[in-house]
Amino acid sequence: MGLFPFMSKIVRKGKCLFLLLLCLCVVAWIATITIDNTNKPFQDGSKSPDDKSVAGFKQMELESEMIQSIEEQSAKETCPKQSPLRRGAIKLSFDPSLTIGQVERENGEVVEGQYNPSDCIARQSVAILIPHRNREKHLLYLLHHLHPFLQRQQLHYAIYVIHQAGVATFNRAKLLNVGYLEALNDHSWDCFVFHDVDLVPENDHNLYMCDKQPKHLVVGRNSTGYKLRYKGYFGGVSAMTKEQFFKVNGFPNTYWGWGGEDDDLRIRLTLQKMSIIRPALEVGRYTMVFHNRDNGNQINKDRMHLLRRTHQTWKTDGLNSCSYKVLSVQRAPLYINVTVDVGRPERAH
Ligand code: UD2
Ligand code: MN
Repeated sequence: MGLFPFMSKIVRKGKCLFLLLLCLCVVAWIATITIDNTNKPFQDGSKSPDDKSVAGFKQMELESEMIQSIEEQSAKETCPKQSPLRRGAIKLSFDPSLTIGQVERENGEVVEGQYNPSDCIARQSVAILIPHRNREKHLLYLLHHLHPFLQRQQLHYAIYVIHQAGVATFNRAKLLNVGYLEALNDHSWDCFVFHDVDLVPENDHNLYMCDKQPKHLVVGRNSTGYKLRYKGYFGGVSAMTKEQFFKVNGFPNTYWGWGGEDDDLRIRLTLQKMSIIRPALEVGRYTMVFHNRDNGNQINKDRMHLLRRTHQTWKTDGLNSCSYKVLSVQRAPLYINVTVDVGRPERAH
């Protein structure tokens, strides 16, 4: 026997040994994996395999609920352009014995002044801003009519009452600027409706939605024989998008007492090449609850002088210069009450 056959025998045996070792390794590896897996459910100590399957089932239930709610959301359609809930002309009532509790009971779906339709996605989110001081009864009548009115229009909305604290001269325009700024802290509203407390809409075809141009909603009211007072009239109730109002720098802050602030806003719109749109005469009808001129809201004798200067002042007198102090924000069931100190006029009128 030479050296070569001896060597080849050793190599063959080595090969067999190597293969045997390899097989053993593979078997050992498979065994580790199997043991590893069977051990896993017991690794977290306290929980038995049964606990684990209950938790797993609950998790699955939760996930399927989530999927269902996502599906429901995406299945919800945008509300129709013309809400089928509208009724047209409405018979208004002003019952002296009406109470806030009664109005709250009638509007169970309103939460902290806010409402969102449950069966469709509202076309616009609208903040209604009401400047207010010492007109509690008017506010009650307005809430009584406005909540169902807005719900019939299938809007996502909230009602903000901006209440001027103290006895200083009333400043409607500045209160509305405050309302705009404060409401935007809650939600990015698409549309703002600036609303006198004493004007109640008579026809729910009068849409509280914004348009491509600023909208004046009071075409006529009982006290003026339901006629438009003048072409550029923009007082009472008007609607502007968040962007439109921002573009004109809001209302002026410098009109104290009665009059002129609505005309100033109209001039601001014209300077920005915007125009005013209105609903049809038979739709834009309002009842104004009778009132005398309030104490602390005397006629603003400066208004003509101020109006002549609007084209110079609008850039620096408005949202960007509105300084005020919020004293409280109360979220009542039917409205958000923002009580604010707006200061006082720089000089007496
Ligand atoms: C007209 C305008 C109004 C405004 C005002 C002049 C219409 C229909 N309305 O209303 O938009 O331009 O002239 O400033 O043309 N307020 C209080 N407490 C007060 C005083 C005023 O809450 O002590 C609020 C309340 O929301 C009221 C609004 O300010 O509705 C306007 O005051 P007004 O009703 O005394 O003035 P009026 O009816 O002449
Ligand atoms: Mn009034």
